[in-house]
Amino acid sequence: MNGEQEVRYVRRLLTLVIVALAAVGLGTRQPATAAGTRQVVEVQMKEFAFVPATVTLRAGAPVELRLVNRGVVEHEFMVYDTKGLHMAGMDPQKMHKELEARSYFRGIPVQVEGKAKTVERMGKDVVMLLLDPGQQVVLRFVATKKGTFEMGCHTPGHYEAGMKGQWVVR
Ligand SMILES: [Cu+2]
Repeated sequence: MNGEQEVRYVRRLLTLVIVALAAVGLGTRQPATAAGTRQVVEVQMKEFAFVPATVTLRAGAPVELRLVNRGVVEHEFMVYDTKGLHMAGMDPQKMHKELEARSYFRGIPVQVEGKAKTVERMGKDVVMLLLDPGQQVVLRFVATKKGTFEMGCHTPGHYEAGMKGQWVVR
């Protein structure tokens, strides 16, 4: 090998080593699953909004959703299908039940970690979480249903004050 060949050989070797290290590094940071990588999302609740107001998830991938009440009063977290629903003029109690029945999480197992004031279920399904100020929980689930749904807080007056958002699963 002459000097020039040697330089080229060393460069090629270095490139291979760098590519191999990058592959190993990616492999450990983002464990691949059948439907892609785990999604970590944080949703904050305050007076009177969800931040961010739109949550976008990939269908079929595991989700780790941290829900934090950064407000000074309690807030609800509900996600539901509004198709064909006419909320105007509906009795609040009746509407709450209706929204629970329409929960995105019907038929989707949700693991709840942390302390919430209330975790309401319909059968085994989580349909509503109520958090006191400062409380936070982590919800783990796989968003299997695609579509656009609504997030809302139905503590009296909050939804009307703008405490709602979009839940989009693609
Ligand atoms: Cu609220």
